[in-house]
Amino acid sequence: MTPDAQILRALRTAKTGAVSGTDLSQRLGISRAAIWARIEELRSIGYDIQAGPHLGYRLISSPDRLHADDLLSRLDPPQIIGRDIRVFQETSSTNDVVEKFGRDGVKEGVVVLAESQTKGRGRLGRKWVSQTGKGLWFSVLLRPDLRPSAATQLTAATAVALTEAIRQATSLQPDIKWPNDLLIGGRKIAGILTELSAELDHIKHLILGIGLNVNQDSGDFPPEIRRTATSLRLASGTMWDRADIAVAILVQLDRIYHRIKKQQFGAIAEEYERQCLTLGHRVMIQTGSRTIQGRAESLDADGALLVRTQHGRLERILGGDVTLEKSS
Ligand code: BT5
Repeated sequence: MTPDAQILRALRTAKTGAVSGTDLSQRLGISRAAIWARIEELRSIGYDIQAGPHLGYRLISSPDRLHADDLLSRLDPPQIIGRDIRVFQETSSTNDVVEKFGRDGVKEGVVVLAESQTKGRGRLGRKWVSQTGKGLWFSVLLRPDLRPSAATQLTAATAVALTEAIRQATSLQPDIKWPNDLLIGGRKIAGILTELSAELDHIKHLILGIGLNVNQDSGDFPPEIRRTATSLRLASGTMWDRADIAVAILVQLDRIYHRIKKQQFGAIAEEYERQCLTLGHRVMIQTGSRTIQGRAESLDADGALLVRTQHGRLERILGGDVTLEKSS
């Protein structure tokens, strides 16, 4: 952990609310003057830290700005996801940054967040609206020991982890719409973009891109999604600390990835099925140039959707756009 992360963790966990310069200097093994310099640096980026000769240092408030050291300081050491965190003020797409890390051989688990994306994207080249400072736009690099056809497991697991993190952090209960949307009150609050670099039988690396709307007001959304999108703020009437939400998500993602590695996807699929709006309903799915109609039954062992068509055949579908049909 960096000195700044250690200082922030010490300030956040201080029992009396304050920590003395001497205490910090001993814990970090650097001089009190060096501690002071770090505190000044944190203040310059918006941390309100009070200092007094007898009080020690006290964290009063944090800026509404993502900071890698701060996120690291709030996480217990993760097993994989979140052990390395990078924050960019602006990128084209966090998936692009992580794709490059993947090619460069960076270890799995690195998380890249951006305050804004100039070319945030959804599936099939669709645009993802990523307003500066209003949401969480981030990507995770993974190197799962899976066949490419099982990559859908990770999209499904991510949806479950996101739902759980949002529920824990805000008490809101999102629904999952297969394969990659989270909805609240029928409006989209988050999307997942899973991208792969693979050989025929093996995934080289996989990128999980996650976009979650947090503090947007309805006027913040462009007209084309104003009626279909929502944010945690719109759904709850409260502004949220994005770092708190990010930490809750990273904890859940790390946990669920561990379960995937232990081949526990079956249990994850059951959780997914409980929260999924699509399952048990009559659906129309557009996948490439095909349209499939039928009843969405369950997820299979790879995370693909099993749809019973009107002719009684079970179709296995890896991706597509779903419309729920009214007759269900
Ligand atoms: C998705 O695609 O939902 C995947 C979105 C993934 C975004 C993250 S942000 C971090 C990482 N970096 C990236 O560049 N991407 C990932 P899809 O199912 O294709 O949905 C795209 C559609 O959602 C668009 O065509 C719009 O209709 C709608 N949309 C766009 N931005 C939205 C937003 N902020 N909130 C709600 N809906 C949105």
